[in-house]
Amino acid sequence: MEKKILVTRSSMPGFEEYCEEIRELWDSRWITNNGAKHRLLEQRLKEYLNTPNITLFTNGHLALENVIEAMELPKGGEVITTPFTFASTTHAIVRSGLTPVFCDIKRSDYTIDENLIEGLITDKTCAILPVHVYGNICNVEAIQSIAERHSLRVIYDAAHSFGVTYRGVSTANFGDASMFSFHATKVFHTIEGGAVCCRDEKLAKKLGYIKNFGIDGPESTPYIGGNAKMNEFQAAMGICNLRRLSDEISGRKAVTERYISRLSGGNGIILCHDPPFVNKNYAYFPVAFEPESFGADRNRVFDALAEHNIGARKYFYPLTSAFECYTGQFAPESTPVALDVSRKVLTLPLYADLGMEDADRICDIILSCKSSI
Ligand code: T4K
Repeated sequence: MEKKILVTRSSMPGFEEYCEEIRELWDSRWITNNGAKHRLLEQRLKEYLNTPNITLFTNGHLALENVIEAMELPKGGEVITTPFTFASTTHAIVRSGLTPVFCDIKRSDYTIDENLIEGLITDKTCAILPVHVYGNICNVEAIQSIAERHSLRVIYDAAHSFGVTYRGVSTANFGDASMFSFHATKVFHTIEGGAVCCRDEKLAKKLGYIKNFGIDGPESTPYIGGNAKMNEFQAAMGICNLRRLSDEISGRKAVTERYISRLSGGNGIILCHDPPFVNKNYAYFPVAFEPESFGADRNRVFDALAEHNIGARKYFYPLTSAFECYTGQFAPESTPVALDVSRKVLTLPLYADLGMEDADRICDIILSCKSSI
């Protein structure tokens, strides 16, 4: 059996380093509820992202639900978003009592097509929730001016984009708020974890309350909050992983460059272009296959890799608008580019210590599929 390679593999700090980081917890016995590690990580992330406010959460999904809740968007309001994303984005909107209105994406980078947003605005629209999918940054300038013209809130699903900058500004700093995921599969992780960054200090304060049952002190509970706090073991993992983030990103960059050198120019193989003024984080490596010119479709490539024990993933297929839990509610055909891309795209294994020989083997298998149908 050939060596198993999955779409990603969690980066890990040194075992001793992590043990050292959590040692104090045995003395303090303070292991959650805004402890010392939590506060330290918050401070370090604020500096790294150069953002005025950050609130940490136990995962990215609850961060998203909490920021939607904190903004008090009107129940039944419409939120313009894309269906080419992980389940979390759409579910967070629906679970908040809002209605997703799906906008199509661009073929160039799979982010929301800003030229189609205004056509979807109605008198019920209250927010735009775009996704920096794969770490590809949306057209933040165009989205901001649409939002200002129509008095809409903008919440970015920045789950994939930790460490990405546009013109030197981190993706933490666009729109009214940005949500990051620090899940084990991410470029930077806290095992499970997430954060919301925002400019509005009042919003950040409110997030701090509603992630902790709405409590503002032993005898004061101004909000009906839930529990979405990050614990000290998660925060300690984040502190360790932040130290090695630049190595993680440069390792991923090297693998990405190898993939690009082996796969670009191949007939029927579509790769994302590097946009100007962007520092990337190399979170994912999506490849779309055009069956007519490549000679094999995405599923054939997926199966060929699987036969060699390589777990590429169909991120993001099916579209969230086609999920069975939403049967009859949305029309996936209304976003034809997203629908087409979801049927053609595959994300290849990517992590810092994926060997070049493994990357080459993956490319060899992919290229061997050419013209096999
Ligand atoms: N918005 C967007 C756009 C998102 O992509 C996500 C999450 C969210 C919001 C919500 O954020 P979180 O609440 O998750 O913080 C994975 C992740 O679980 C999920 O965080 C991520 N997006 C999504 C794109 O990928 P699955 O269902 O594909 O996970 P799973 O268990 O199949 O793992 C994928 C691969 O990762 C495995 O093949 C091997 C590797 N892996 C996995 C785990 C759990 C590791 O190396 N170590 C691990 O501990 O969702």
